[in-house]
Amino acid sequence: MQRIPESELIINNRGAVYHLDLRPEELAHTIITVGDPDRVAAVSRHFDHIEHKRSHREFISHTGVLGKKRLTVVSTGIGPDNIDIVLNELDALVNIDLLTRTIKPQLTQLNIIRVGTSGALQADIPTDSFVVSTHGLGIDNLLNFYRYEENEEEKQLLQSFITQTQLHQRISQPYICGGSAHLIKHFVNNFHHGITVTCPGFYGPQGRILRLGLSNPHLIDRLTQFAFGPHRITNFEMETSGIYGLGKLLGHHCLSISAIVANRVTKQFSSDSQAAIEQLIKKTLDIINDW
Ligand code: R1P
Ligand code: URA
Repeated sequence: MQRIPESELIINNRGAVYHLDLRPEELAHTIITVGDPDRVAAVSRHFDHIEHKRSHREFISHTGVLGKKRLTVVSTGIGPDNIDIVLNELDALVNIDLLTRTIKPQLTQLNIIRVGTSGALQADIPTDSFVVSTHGLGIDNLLNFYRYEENEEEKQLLQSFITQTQLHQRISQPYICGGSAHLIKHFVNNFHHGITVTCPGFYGPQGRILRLGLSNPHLIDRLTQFAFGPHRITNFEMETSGIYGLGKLLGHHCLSISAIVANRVTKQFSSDSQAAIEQLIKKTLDIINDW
């Protein structure tokens, strides 16, 4: 078995993976990821008890028990670059023996559920509603660094996206990955479903104009108008496609759910985004507790 060198997988003197500062026994196999480090406590305050709390840079994690489920909630901070770190380190915690630095012969599948915020790209998806991402469509470049190939349906969706939006000039090659059908089936009532576009930034990459001109000034319209059979693009954010793509390559079940805080078509912003995310947290925990 190939030994993974110290420079490639950094383990600190607590025997924990470097960025997350977590040891294998401190991680549950059902994991909620949140962008905002303050959202970790907003999730774990619903746990019956908390076993472990860790904190390193933007990565705060609480592991505890809710009903019969052991859960970890971990903050990723903002953006796809952090998703590269979080997904690889979560996987290493279960699938690499940190003592021998070798891949375990028996792999463990994690459930990884992002509970985040997002901007809607359809007028009929109002602020404070919830969206389940059927697919993550990445214009963020992360999966282009890995050997990743879409399945047939995803290839057709992607080709149609490239043809219809004509956004590929000066933007990295887009990629697409479906979420886990095994998890999506639990999140049906009162959730919108659709394709989520993951961007490498909040302003220009999401078509926001403050003082700078944009290379794709029609970004929002093109995404809103995209259609492929029953599929349409529902929303924009900054982590989903990386979670779906890396999760699939590593063999985990991944799902991304968002509270809509902005509607980019009607130009509205939530009057109480904290209340919307709190409601989404409660709903998600209820569903996880019951499945
Ligand atoms: C931008 O404000 C952040 O909000 C969204 C985006 O994906 C990005 O991380 O999600 P979170 O609220 O989970 O951070
Ligand atoms: N998060 C995003 O990335 N975009 C939005 O418009 C709202 C939240």
